[in-house]
Amino acid sequence: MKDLIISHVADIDGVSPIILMKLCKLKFDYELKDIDEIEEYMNDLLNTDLSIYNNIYITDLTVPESIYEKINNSSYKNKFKVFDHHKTHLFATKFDYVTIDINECGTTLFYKYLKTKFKFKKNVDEYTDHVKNLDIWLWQEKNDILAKELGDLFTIYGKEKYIEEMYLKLKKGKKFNLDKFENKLLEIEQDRIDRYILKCEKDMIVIKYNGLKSGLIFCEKYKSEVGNRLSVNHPELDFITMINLSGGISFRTDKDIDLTVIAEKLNGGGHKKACGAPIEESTKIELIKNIFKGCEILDNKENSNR
Ligand SMILES: [Mn+2]
Repeated sequence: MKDLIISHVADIDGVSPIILMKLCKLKFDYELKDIDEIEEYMNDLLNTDLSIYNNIYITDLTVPESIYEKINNSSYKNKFKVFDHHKTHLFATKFDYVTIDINECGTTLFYKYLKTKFKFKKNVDEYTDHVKNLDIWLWQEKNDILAKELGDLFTIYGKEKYIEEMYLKLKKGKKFNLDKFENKLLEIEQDRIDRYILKCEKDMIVIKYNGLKSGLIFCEKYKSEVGNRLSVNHPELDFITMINLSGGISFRTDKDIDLTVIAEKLNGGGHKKACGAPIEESTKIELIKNIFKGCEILDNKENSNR
């Protein structure tokens, strides 16, 4: 029998549970999903034969309430274990197979669970700490540069290569550190990021929304880096809004402000200082119609899905 793990595709907190499973030499399948894909994926999954799986883990993803209803009524219910740290997921702590702790990250919660069953080398303690420091924004206050560098390496490598590289590194059992080659890659990448942030900053538009002042930029990559830097550079702003037409809206702040209020207004969610919201298909259509006045929409994603 094998296990199944479903985790978040977007960052090192999402992919690191896969690395941990590999280190345990477990037989398993994995699926990396984005937040807006999880409902449809879980609906399909719960309609398939899950008897081939021993355990089904869900990490670093908020599972919608409707899916919990299905799991609870499923004969496979006892196979599920959920580990997450998103505030919007706290409602699910009432289920005994769900662990939510907003002071941890998906990886550290899953690691604590695995440690009750498997033995890990000390470098995995170090690694998972870095993941947590990056994921719940502790790296700056703890001056954990390595945490930030891991996030950058993830951007450079992409998910599969990152998983493979970190797995090989951790398997060796040496003190967790980056090598010369990785440092060179980071140097080149940092240069690229700096130039990108300058460009975003130059085009920033300031708005007032819900009583708060926000610097709004169009930004498709390096979200946490851009959000972070612009928050620091612009103390006069309450928060930074990053719009990625194909990926959604992200909100960041370094102030003591709960941005989930704004995210939820826009059908989104996440953490107090880092959250987001989707961009509706109709909004994109409106934008296109606004640019190409008088145009006719012949085909779009929403229609072809039906
Ligand atoms: Mn996370």
